[in-house]
Amino acid sequence: MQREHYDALVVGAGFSGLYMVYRLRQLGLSVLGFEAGADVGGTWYWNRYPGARCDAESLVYSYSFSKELRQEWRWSERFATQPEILKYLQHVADRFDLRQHFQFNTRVKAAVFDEAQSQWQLTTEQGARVSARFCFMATGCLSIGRIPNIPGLENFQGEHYHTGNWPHQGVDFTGQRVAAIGTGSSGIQAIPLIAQQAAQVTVLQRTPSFSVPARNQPLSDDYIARFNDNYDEIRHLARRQEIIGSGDVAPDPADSPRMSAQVAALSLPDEQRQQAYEARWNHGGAYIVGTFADLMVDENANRTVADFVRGKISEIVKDPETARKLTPTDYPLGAKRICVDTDYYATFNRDNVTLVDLRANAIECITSTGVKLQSGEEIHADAIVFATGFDAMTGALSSIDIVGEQGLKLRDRWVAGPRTYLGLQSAGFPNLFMITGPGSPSVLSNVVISIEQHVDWLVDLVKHMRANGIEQIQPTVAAEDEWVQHVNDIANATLFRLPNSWYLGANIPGKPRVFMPYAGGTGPYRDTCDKIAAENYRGFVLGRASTPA
Ligand code: NA7
Repeated sequence: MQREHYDALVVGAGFSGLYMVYRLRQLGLSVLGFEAGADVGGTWYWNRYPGARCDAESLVYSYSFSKELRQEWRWSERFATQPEILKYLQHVADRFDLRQHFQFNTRVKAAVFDEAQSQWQLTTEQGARVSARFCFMATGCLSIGRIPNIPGLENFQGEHYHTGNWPHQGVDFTGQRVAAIGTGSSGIQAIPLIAQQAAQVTVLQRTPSFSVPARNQPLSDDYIARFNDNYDEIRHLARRQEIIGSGDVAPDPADSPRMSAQVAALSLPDEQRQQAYEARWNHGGAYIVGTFADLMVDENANRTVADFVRGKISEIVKDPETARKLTPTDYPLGAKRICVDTDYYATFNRDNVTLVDLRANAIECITSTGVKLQSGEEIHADAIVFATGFDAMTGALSSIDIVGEQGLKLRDRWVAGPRTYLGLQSAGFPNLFMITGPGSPSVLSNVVISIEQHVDWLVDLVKHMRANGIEQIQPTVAAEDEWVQHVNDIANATLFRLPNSWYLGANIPGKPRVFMPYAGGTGPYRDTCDKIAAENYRGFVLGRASTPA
């Protein structure tokens, strides 16, 4: 380490940390980034399980800040694989010479606000201490993987893996019996590929997911050219998304219906509605959630699309009992994150794949040789794959000991759920910023779009502070209370309120049930952020360190 003090510290070297460091350096600030991994990539550094892909299309799941970067990088497939996205981020780091600003293999343990100096003091697990006026948490929404507390795991004689922390050298399942626990996006991507390799796969499913085909394919030059011709319009739409749900905008206006559909499903005759769903199913990707304007707010409308997908499951899966178990019946489509797959349902037609419905027969414990169910049956396994998700949105922040004014701990402040203003800051933690924090569109949007919006807004804020001699900023408790209420009111007006999902922390025992992302769309959210900035950062307290205004 060369210095002990910087203008700004950034935690994380994924999409948000890289862009944050790039923009702060452009502003002339001295900046140091910390990254727990050995290189850049964030979530794409860790999630190396077979089949790991983005569920947003690669042409839109990429930065827009540099035209040159856009022109020189060519995505090879419609939905990029993890290795390709990681290569892209490595390219970004090289191209903009960003690695020099990061310390890798370094996990931040604590961030403590020094009130006398008005600066943040970060301590790493390696024992280094660095301070800075500004601290940016670019720690990601899905970065703390979670293996459930199932008794007996320590006795298991085989190997076990979590999809979010997959061995870099890969895993060869040839000839093995694999128990796969979890059927969210990660499980649904990994299971078909593991089944092609392993001798036997037993899928242990607690909640069936709705999944739609990706229809992934190589990107042709023609497709990319058409995309580039419409680049500005497509980006504009993604930035101004109003319909909640799949969080995406289609890259090709010629082929793909837009997320801006204003028609209500229930206003159409059945046949026309079915045709629209069929078109989206055939087109592939998660856009089906945005087919009609009322799908995420009206349960009856949602039932029409859910029934359509349920029908597809029973068409694809040959064994009716397996099809029944795979069919979600008790929550609206899209209210838990919709999955995008390649041959997921068809995988259950293979002779070497079996499905266990944990709702009917729960896991009792893990033994030395496999997984024991409550019925007494044991699933013998050589390996267990946990695709059991993340401590989403708050996990990475609460894994750091963040201490603000007057010894206030972020963990304590958030004991009843995360409290932020705009998903950017929490009262009592001056100059500590979250990128895509809880209370912002984040996981309900194309997250790269949301990252760019947050970073750009924060950079404008830092410029404003410097130009006006302002040393500190933090939200008022009243503004924060109002925002938390607003985020909840919006979620409560949608079908997101209904199922147990990681959006509201339901996958973590003991985690408060609070809907975390902002479900009002990137357009209204962006307007709110811009308006607040234009009104001299309404709801924030700006001031010199010792005399807040
Ligand atoms: P998810 O979507 O949180 O899925 C986790 C899965 O693991 C889900 O099916 C869970 O069932 C299941 N799970 C969790 N705990 C258990 C226990 N104790 N027993 C059995 N099954 C369990 O995580 P993913 O990694 O798939 O995807 C996360 C996001 O990453 C994804 O949405 C994309 O944005 C990328 P449950 O539904 O809780 O009953």
